[in-house]
Amino acid sequence: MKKSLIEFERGLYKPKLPETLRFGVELQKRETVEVADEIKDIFPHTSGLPVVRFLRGEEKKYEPINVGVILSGGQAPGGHNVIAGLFDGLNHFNSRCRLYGFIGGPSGLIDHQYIEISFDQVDECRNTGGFDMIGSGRTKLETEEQFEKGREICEKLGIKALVIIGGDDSNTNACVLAEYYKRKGYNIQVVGCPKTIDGDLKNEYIETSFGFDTACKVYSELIGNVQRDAISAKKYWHFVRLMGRSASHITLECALQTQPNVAIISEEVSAKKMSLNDIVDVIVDSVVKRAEGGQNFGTVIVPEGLIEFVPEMKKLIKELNDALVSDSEEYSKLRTDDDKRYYVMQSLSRESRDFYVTLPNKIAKQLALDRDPHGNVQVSKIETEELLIELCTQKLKRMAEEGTFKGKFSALSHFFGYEGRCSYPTNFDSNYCYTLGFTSAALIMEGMTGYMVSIKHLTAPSDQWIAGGVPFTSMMTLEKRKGVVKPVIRKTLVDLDDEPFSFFEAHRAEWADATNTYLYPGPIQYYGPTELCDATTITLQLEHPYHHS
Ligand code: FBP
Repeated sequence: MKKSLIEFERGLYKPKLPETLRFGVELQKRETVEVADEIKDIFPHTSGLPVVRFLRGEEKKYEPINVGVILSGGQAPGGHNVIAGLFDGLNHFNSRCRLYGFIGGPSGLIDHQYIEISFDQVDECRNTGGFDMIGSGRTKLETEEQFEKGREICEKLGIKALVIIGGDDSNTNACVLAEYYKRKGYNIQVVGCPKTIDGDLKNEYIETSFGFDTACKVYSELIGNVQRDAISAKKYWHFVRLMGRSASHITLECALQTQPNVAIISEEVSAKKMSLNDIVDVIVDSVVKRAEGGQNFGTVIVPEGLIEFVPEMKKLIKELNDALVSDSEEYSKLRTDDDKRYYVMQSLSRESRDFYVTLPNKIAKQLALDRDPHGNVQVSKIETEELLIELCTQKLKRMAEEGTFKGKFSALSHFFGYEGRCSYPTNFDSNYCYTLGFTSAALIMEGMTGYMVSIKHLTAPSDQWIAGGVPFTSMMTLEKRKGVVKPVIRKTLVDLDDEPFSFFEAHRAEWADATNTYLYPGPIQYYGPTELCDATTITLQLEHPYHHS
């Protein structure tokens, strides 16, 4: 098949493994993390396991093993390299191992859709973006019936271990599956790998999820380009919404990389209980200041999940969801958009109704009419950037009439999301993903189950990374989900006391004024000086500074 030049060149790139994984390995058991009694009760067979790491060891002989791999959830750059690392790792430990890929995500395990992954297939996909080698899906592995379907196919194919590559929810389900198979004595190990561009699967043991690095660099390039256009044309304000379902890590990282005039961080909006008006004020302040300095242009970046963190919007969405879920039959019989909007308005509290009527038409319509299959408002489809443009325009118009704004305001909107999810992984993500896959193989060979792969010291050169595993249960907490208390691996939102936000907070005032302080990160570099090509995200550098010895 014809390949682009970059695909051909990237196929030749050899991801760098930590020194400790290159020859024989020795598994070192470390501390055991204290977990709550409730977690121990739910997971008696996979609680109390130690954190482990690999040291360089003697070359050992391992039995061959058949392994299954599943990609779960949204695409993230580097998924193919996890599979390549797993494939090469299994081969490194015993060349008679076999790797099966379940097609289309977790549903492939339940519906018995699979392929045996060959060397040629792996070779075709090395260092490429996308999940197209085996596909992904959002089916949740939750029920015993599904687990039993999984067992059937594992028994049929002689699979003794499953590697689940996913975010917090998929790894939570991997934990439940590991516990179930151990309890039943099925002899099927389960290992997880941290994936999501959103960057919200991180904790003491998981420094970052894969894909975050590449996606942020793609978005930052685009924001930088838009900024360069803005400063050249000097006539538009660009409002950019960035992907990231609920946490604002992507927006924060892109702000650090590009220094836009305004970046809104949902976690701050929630902590300070900022209203939609407060957010509009922050943006309008910058527009006015810049106009006074003769700069009638600028950039505003906002996270996809923002509106769910705005208190009055959160309340409105909840009321809309409750009303439509309970009366969905009646609602589905309504024919015209006006009938539907009228119906929706009647079910709102006075406070929410008063707020709803102030919303621009297009947004009010999206809230009332666009539903997912469960009848819920499709929050991620709401064009927050358009909403903010409309509200800023209204406010600036009023100010112009009062004589307090003398500049010009013309705005354009953008959404950057899918553009970054399947990009060629950066060198960092290529190395990180390959190491995640290779470490999964090592954990499997050592008989471990109920573990997520943990790679530490990620800001150090990759040969110094520390590879190991952390028990799923040691990352579990109890949370209320849809009214039911459940054990889950916690989603980590932006911490307002941590370095990345503090750095942003200390600098944002100077970015907002009339002096132009934009940064233009440019495209991802794969070939050239290591400080340019192998650099990690600024978030990671601020959270885990590397000290040269
Ligand atoms: P994961 O958490 O599964 O990695 O997916 C993250 C994400 O890319 C979000 O940033 C985004 O909101 C969502 O997926 C979009 O998903 P879809 O393409 O399935 O609508």
